[in-house]
Amino acid sequence: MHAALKESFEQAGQGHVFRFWDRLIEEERDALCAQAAQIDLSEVDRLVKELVFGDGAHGVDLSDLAPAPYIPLSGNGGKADDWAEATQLGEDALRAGRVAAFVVAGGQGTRLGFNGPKGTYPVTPVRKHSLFQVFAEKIKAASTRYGKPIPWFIMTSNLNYEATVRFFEQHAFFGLDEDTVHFFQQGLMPAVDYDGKILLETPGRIAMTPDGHGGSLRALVRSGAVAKMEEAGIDVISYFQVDNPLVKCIDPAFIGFHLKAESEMSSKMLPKRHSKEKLGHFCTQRGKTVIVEYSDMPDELTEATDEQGNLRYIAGSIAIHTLSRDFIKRMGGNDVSASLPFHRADKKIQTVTDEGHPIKPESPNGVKFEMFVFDALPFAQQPVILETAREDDFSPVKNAEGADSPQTCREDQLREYTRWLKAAGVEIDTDGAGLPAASFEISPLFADSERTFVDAWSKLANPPAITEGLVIE
Ligand code: UD2
Repeated sequence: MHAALKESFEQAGQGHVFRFWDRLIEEERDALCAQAAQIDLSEVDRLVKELVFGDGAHGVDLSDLAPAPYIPLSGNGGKADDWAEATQLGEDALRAGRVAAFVVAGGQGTRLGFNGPKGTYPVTPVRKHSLFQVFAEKIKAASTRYGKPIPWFIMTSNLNYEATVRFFEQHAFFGLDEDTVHFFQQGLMPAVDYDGKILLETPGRIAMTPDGHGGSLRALVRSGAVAKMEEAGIDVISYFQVDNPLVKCIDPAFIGFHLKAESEMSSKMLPKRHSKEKLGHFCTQRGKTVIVEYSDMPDELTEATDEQGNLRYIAGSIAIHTLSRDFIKRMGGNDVSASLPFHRADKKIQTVTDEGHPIKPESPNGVKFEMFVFDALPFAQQPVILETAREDDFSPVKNAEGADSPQTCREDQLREYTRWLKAAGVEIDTDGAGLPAASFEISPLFADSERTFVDAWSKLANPPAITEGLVIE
């Protein structure tokens, strides 16, 4: 068994992975073989040829790009009737039990400097509820409203699977029915050096990392999640990232636009704040919709303006998508004509010397391969790009300080609560930045949108005064 595996690595020019075999103990050998068995050597070979030595090493194809059209918000030029119709359609799908929520939570979250799965980060202003709890309560609120359980699929990775499951168990699944929460792990890819050789992290361990959020499509198929959806009659999947507590995990209007267009994959956009904002750009390219990541777009394109002086590539991707189940099945299956491309990321990868001593390189010494879920867009039939309001859908926690930090996210949550209160007719003083004097919190179980808040608030016999530490629940 081990011999056959070693032989296949030898044949593929990757036999060095086993060069410390003689000094490994039985368990280490088994663990190394278990890792090696996960590697698709022909895929690695193709990626090395393409991305380490070939044309793909020079970045993404930027030819024939143009800004992609999108459906504007109803207050921004979109038709109110279309939005109302879409909301209705989305609500019908929710009442029919056709919708599942899906969060990608397999990343390392290194920029935030938080030790633990990012979803466990305490994010709300008063109770310091975790990101996972916020999503769980939004999903629970929507399930209750539409009278059907909304299953929640959670993609983790080898780095955080156990800690994530434990966190849910410790918190009794935040009031969700345990049977409706499905965890699975994404795939791993080996890192290679600049000669295309798979790197060892220690003498007995291959340097392997999660295959990017694009790996979610394969992982949904391979883990059996798609089969579960099929069984449960679910064909609409609401995709979001783990770092954004403002996200409408379940958004009937978005679902409705997706269904009405018979789209296979739809995405939310918002106007970028400035040319350097770290959002992918919605573009068209030879008749297809594509997203070009900010880091791949040259300044001359990101800074280009139209006649009115607006950014030409204004449409930023906030990584919120609606996917159809059959599309996931097609893209996550074995059909090579419908598979996501890999991107190359040059990284400092821990490895070992010829003697087996660990080295932590000071500069990039190799390449990791990652897939991005938005690369599925050009494969999708009738993709829809829908504008959303930043203040109701997007405030991620990415960095320890500055933009997209816990502080900006906390302030955005407070601004949202304040707007909802004002919409309900409550007088509340705010400073020039729209922030109230007191920190308070609205539970998603009380309301998860302005409309539901105004309604729930109007039913309170004795509405509370807005004071420091208040929790409206
Ligand atoms: C992503 C988008 C960016 C913009 C931004 C909005 C990419 C390349 N860029 O930037 O265009 O939309 O989000 O916030 O996506 N994840 C996994 N497995 C992995 C890697 C990541 O599950 O192997 C998850 C991760 O847990 C997180 C999400 O994917 O929920 C985003 O990952 P990121 O922080 O690397 O993305 P970011 O902020 O660079």
